[in-house]
Amino acid sequence: MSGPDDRAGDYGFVVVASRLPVDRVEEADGGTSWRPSPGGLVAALEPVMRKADGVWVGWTGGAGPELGAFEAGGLQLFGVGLSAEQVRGHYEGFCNATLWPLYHDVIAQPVFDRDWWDRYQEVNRRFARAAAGLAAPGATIWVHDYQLQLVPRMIREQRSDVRIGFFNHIPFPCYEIFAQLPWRRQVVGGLLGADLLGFQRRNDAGNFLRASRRAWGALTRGSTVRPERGRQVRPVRAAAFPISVDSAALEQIARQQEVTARAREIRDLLGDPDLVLLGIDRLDYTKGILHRLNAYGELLSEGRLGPRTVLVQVASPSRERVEAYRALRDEVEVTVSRINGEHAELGSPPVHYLHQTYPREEMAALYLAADVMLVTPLRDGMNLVSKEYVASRYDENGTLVLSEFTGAADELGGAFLVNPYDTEGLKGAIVRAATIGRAEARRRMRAMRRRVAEYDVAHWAATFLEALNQAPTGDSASGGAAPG
Ligand code: GDG
Repeated sequence: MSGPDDRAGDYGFVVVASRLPVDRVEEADGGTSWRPSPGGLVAALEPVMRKADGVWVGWTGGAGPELGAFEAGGLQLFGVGLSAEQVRGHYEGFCNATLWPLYHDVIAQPVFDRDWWDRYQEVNRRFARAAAGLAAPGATIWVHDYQLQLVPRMIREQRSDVRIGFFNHIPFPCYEIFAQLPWRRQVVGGLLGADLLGFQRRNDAGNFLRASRRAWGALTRGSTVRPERGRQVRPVRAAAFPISVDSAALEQIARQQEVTARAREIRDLLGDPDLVLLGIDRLDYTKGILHRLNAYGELLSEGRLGPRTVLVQVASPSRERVEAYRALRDEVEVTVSRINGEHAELGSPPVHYLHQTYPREEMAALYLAADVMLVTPLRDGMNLVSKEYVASRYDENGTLVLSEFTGAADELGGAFLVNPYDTEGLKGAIVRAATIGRAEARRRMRAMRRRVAEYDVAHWAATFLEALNQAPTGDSASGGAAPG
């Protein structure tokens, strides 16, 4: 094991995430530049990064050579390079076709492929090596998500002086499902290299604690895991830190005159309907888009929503090289066509389906234009769309139908909670959300807005980093404090 002196870099805070928070822009002269991609995570971590000399280690999203350190939009970045084979095996394979379905309760069948596992280890090693080389003595390293679960231990093996936090953005499944993973022991061991493990819900943390007992043989007490017995051991804490959105920024966008005007225009373009239902999701089988469409189709057949109703469904393109996603797209599009075929009148289809990606302003205008937002995942770590909708509704109008299988359901008590598998229950909730009195709708929206305003993404990051700061580290003598 090498000590801090021969491996240490200059950065006091290192974020390690699968993706860099920038998009590649092709310039007219043939060159490329990088534009910061706005998102909640960057917004929350940017101030911390500035204060603590931070660097963000990530991948650009395509096959290519290592970019190394560079700067974009005032952020210090380090681009890890992946070969085409690693993109296929690590990202498209092990991340999107093994871990993603497994961690979402096997809604789709996970594929267990030994070559993909080799690529997963290789890529994790690359990220770990980059992070270990950039961190200053006693630095804080925050690793993100299921793509990088082996990184905490790999960093720990190179650097015993740093503080390591890990946050899992997606659910952690119950042990009976997790146990299917042929490499379950290595994954749990990888995570246990961290000092603090953050999950979206208490249940996810509980599932991990159980996995660490069963797959690793660790001892646990409350939220603390003792990964090694008998020796001077480093405790690991596993707890819930529900992520959120940048509420104030979202409200500010929604309040812009052009955005509010665009919301009115959207309703006009839709033919000035009495009722606008809205769904916005990445086109992913976890999001329950088909369950929602089928419930809506039945409500139209039964005439329970009134003739002047439309559903706008944005399904932004996602993981299009993975087979299950191609199949889902076909199924969604056939279902939309069937509903429109059966119920449309000339010039007024009941479903407006948009397989596109929109700028934030257009998203905000859509949120404002809706009467009822439909968020019906079969399983979702948190679901930021539901919180973005609430944060954008400064007018305090609009209702939310929300699946109980999302992390957001723990916090958004003002929503109409549903089990998306229960078609009758889902239909009933949509009708209630659409017909509830204005005063009651406002009361619910206000309560949700209070929650999302107070527990925003900055609060999430600060709470996690504070807990990480309090975690006893492996080498507390030289371990510095986590940035606040
Ligand atoms: C994972 C977990 C957890 C979507 N279409 C457009 C667009 N989006 C943005 C939304 C939202 C984000 O993408 C989606 O976030 P979600 O949380 O809803 O879902 P996942 O992508 O599955 O995220 C999830 C999250 O990580 C954070 O921890 O909540 O459970 O699965 O921000 O607004 N944004 C723009 N145009 C689009 O067309 N600009």
